[in-house]
Amino acid sequence: MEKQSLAAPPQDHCSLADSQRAAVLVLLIVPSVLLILGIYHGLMQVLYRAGLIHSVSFLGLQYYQGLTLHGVINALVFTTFFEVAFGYVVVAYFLRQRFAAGVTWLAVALMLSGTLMAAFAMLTGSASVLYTFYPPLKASPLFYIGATLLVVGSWIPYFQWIPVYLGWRRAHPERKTPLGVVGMLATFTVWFLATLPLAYEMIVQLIPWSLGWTPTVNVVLARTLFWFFGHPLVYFWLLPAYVMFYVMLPAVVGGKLYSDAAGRIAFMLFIVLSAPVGLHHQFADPGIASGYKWLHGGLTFLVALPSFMTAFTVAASLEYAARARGGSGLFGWWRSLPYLDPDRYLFAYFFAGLVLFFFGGITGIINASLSMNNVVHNTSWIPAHFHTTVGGPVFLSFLGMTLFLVTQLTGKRLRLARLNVWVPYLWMSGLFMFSFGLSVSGLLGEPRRTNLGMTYANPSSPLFHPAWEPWSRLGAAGGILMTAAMLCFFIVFFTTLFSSQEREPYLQLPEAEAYHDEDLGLVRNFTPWVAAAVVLLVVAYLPPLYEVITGPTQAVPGYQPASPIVAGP
Ligand code: HAS
Repeated sequence: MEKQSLAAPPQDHCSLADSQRAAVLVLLIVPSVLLILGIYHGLMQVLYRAGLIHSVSFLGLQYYQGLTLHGVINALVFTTFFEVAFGYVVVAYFLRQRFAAGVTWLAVALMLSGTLMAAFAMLTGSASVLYTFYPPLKASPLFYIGATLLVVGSWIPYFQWIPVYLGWRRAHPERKTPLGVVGMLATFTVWFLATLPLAYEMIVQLIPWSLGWTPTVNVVLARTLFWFFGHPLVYFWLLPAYVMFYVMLPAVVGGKLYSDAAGRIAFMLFIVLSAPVGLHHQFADPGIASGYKWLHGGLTFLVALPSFMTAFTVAASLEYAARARGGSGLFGWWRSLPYLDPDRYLFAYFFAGLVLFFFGGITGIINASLSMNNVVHNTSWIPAHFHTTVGGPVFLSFLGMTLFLVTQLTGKRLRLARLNVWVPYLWMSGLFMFSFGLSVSGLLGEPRRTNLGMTYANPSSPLFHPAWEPWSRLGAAGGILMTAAMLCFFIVFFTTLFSSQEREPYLQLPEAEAYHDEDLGLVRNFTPWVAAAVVLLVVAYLPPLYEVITGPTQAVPGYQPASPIVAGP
């Protein structure tokens, strides 16, 4: 009875089957709720680091326990859940296809159970090994098995989408695959290739070791396998944001995508170049010859190219839209964009992310230089860099899109729209303060992943380092502002979620027309790009892995996170 009074969806909408829609909503809502814990521990980090807490723990949770929760929830759980949900939505919408919901639910069940296992291990203090799982820090098997289930669960959708995509191509040989679908398939191709070395690290090294079946672990091998996974991981995070920037952003501002081919080339280049660069995280590691580090450093400069292309294409698309809205002048057109339009809040989330990424890109290129990396490696410069990347375009576009999809798929109206449109700018301002503070203190030598409040930021410690203090305090002020932004986000999110339904649930994604709609044969097919990626991976990783396995590095027993004492076999 009540349902009949709901407003009808727009004409060109698409609807998901109820069971599929419910699965997507679970994938969006569960990690958004978990974010409360992730964000809380971000706040705790800045307070410890600024010397506002001088203790190993706060409210019963230890520093490294909190840091692990912060990284794992925000960077691994929230992103993976969102991307699976977004992938389903994009493939279903642009190809107008349906999926077997039972298979989707299997993926959801694996991801959820894995997350719960890992969360239990982290919350009970038996997995304070950070989001990089760095051995010889040792976690309970629950943590590693949980993380493995999360990853395996996230593979299932990819194998559900591939046959759907191939079927669509057979049925529409004359049409180009929609750019959003190309982007999401590229995202999960990068993810699948990246997670194979991680699977090896988990199944062959960490799980048997944590179960006590093997007494020691080869740390250099584990780190090399982790970063074989860890750098493509960052592009797994970034590419869905690029899907939004290429496909949706121009439509949200009422313009056109400047070049369709630029988007396709960028996605294909990421498939090839995302992974063979992981050694740039290990420039300072022993046991790996410097020639391979140079190779990975050089390839890192190449993987920045598709992002440069994206910067120019997105800027040109924004200029086109701004001029269509009446903007003029060499730079004056920037004034004509809808920065504070509550109805186009996606623009605010995307734009604030892009501005942050401008700086994330510059600092990334600094990191990639082998010599400059010596100055910044393992300092607070690194979290300053990655918060302007994963905490910028990735986090903000995922947050905005979560709101957008939750309102469409529940049939609810976005509440507190005026507050909502300020959230990304508040976050951006806080993040700028945070990153500026941490960048400067990093250049002054302040270490990352350190409870500074115990020593360097504690005036009563003989190790007190006053030169870092103002910058850590600036970082903390930024972190507090970011927390305030998230508080506003949660208010908007939960007020919307608990409001009553006003229309039929539906799906209608913004999709921009292309200004230059080129049709390049080169980017029609994934196969040559995936083949090139595999060849490059073999060239870039086989020799260093051989060296690590056969070289003089010794396997070691586990260590407790809070002490340098060997935990025993
Ligand atoms: Fe990075 C470390 C190099 C991109 C994330 N990176 C990290 C870590 C994370 C991370 C999490 O070479 C720490 C890992 C750990 O825990 O140890 N990174 C790069 C390079 C790029 C790069 C060269 N990183 C990312 C992205 C990330 C991410 C993307 C997440 C999503 N990174 C490194 C290196 C390290 C590293 C070393 C190891 C450091 C060490 O020693 O440990 C490039 O891909 C960046 C290319 C980006 C651009 C920018 C394009 C700009 C755009 C915005 C345009 C804006 C517009 C709007 C149009 C070329 C698209 C208008 C704007 C106005 C300002 C008006």
